[in-house]
Amino acid sequence: MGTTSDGDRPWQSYHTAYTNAKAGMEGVDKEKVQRIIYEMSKGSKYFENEKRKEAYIRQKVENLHTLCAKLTDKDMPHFQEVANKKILELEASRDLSKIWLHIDMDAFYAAVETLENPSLKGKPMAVGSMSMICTANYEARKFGVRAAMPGFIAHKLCPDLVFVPTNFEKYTYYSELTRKVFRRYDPDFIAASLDEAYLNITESCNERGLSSEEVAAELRNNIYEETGLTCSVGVAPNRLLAKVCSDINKPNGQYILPNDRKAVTTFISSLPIRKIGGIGKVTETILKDVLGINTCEELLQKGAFLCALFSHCSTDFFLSVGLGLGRTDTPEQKLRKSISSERTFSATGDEPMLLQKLADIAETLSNDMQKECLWGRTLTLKLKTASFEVRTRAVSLQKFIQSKEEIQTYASKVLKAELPLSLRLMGLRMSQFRDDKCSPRDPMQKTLASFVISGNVTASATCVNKSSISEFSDEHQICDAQTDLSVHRESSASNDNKISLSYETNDVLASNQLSCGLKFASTSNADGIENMGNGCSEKCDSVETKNEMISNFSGHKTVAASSQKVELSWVDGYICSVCGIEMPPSFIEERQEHSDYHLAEMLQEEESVYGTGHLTQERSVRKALQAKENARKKLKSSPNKGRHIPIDAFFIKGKKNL
Ligand code: DCP
Ligand code: MG
Repeated sequence: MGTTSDGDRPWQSYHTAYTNAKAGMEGVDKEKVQRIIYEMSKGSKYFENEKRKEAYIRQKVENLHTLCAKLTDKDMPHFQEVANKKILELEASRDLSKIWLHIDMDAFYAAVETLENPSLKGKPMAVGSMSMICTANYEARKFGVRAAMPGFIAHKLCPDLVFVPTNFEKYTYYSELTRKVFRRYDPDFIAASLDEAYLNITESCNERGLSSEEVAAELRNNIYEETGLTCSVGVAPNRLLAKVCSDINKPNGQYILPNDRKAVTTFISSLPIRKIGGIGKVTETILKDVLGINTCEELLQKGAFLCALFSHCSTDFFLSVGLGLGRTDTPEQKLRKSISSERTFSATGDEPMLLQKLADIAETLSNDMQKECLWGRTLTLKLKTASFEVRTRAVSLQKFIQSKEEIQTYASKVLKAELPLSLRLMGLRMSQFRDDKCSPRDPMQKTLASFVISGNVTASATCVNKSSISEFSDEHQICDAQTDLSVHRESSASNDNKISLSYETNDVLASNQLSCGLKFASTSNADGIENMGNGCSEKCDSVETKNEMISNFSGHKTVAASSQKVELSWVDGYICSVCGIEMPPSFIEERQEHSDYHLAEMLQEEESVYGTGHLTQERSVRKALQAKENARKKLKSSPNKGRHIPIDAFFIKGKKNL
């Protein structure tokens, strides 16, 4: 886009997520689709953002060209040696003993809608709205209509397109039906999203004396029998290849790659690099433009250059792709690290009221812990004062607790040590869980101390009664003005293995690695590779790493604006919960700007409270809550009026392009 010679057909170089082919889009008139998308988005913020991204990639490519030019004849044999060594090591790790199956439901949301409304059969249809579509059936794909495309563009491409609104309850219901079937083949299957999963069918094949082809066919048949939906399956010695394979005979098909080294290397040799999960638009462009790499085999041939230009982590990934390697182990279930509950309220210093609120929070936390059979030993109290100072106080107990009474007792003592104080938020978090669930065994069964000392907690960081506190951390921080304005209650962390990252984060080199040194930063690469290994896809707007998900205090989705946070979520994946503006998940920077805007708005509001005294804090909170409620109502009643800004208004400046 833009940077190549555009001539009189600028759309030819306009490649966006919408112009990428998905299954069922093989016969599409690509140039026509590109032209329409180009014309409809030209001049929009989206377009500008695409241009920015393009410029950024160009810059990366240029830097790498410069680095390449600096490599001397002496350097290359060295890097070739490094590459050869790595390839040998990777080859030694090849595991052909497992049979992995990747299953992906066909046009999932669209298929569910058609199942429930057969009159949609045969018609081009999309699930979503004029603003954004989640998916399209295969009839619509023939016109170039695809997931994550604004509906008004889809409508332009296919004027007869039928739009059906999303209904996540339905999709979850059908997803659960499919998972019941998956469990029979692999109780530890890995769910990659609502409609995708990885199953280790090694045992299933061996125990029943069936070939992987037979198991795949049977599984697909069972899914169809029990849900009425079709799916596609790929079978391979590892998850990375299984995912590639499931796309080969889509829809309603399967492809089996045997557990044989020769078969794997032949398969991978001509495979375009973009087919690999973890290699997105950025990585593809860089590898192509800098090193002329198009196929996976070429990753091996250019191994020395890869070693010279990229981090160990990226290089290992690229070389392992070149060898057709991928994950074969079943990742251990990520265990929950903490569970929490918190409330925001109008600032008050009234002690009985605060203690009552704390009791309510303790009850919620206890109920949540009981549901999950958790017993914890470290209790953290989080306080946000009227002036937005955030304090946390943690106590580690000598016994594991779960009951409301016990949590309340310890939490109250900690709180009382902080009072008098005017507070606007309190939260309780329990961590350090017992390994085996469901019986309250003490961590230090009958230590001498427990005989000698009584069970009081003194909630002071400096004066700790050692009887029941083995640690006491004082994480007192003067914090930024956080602006959680709603009363909410959420548990942190999840045991969920599902990882869905946005298009950008699913790209090994897409993250900010514009480095002038010889190596690129490796942290984000590691994420890319990790996520890829778990089969991430471009479905949701999450830039959290797994660790962040586990350790988040409140667990609710917050959008970070520098060190500050606005409680803003994207309803249905693209509607701002605060004001109703719609922005697709790929608008990462715009979303960031948008949350910053709300943060500024809220801070301004708070400042006016303190500055003028006209508004009480309570009114300020109420006002924000009201604004949120209004936004929601507007979304429901008149999606194109008021503060609700439809995506097309954002997407296209002026109506001329419509
Ligand atoms: N989805 C979404 N946003 C995207 C991509 C997908 O909301 N950008 C949703 C709608 C899809 C579901 O996730 O129905 C599954 O995604 P897939 O990529 O598997 O797409 P489909 O199942 O619709 O089609 P396919 O037959 O290509 O698998
Ligand atoms: Mg699917």
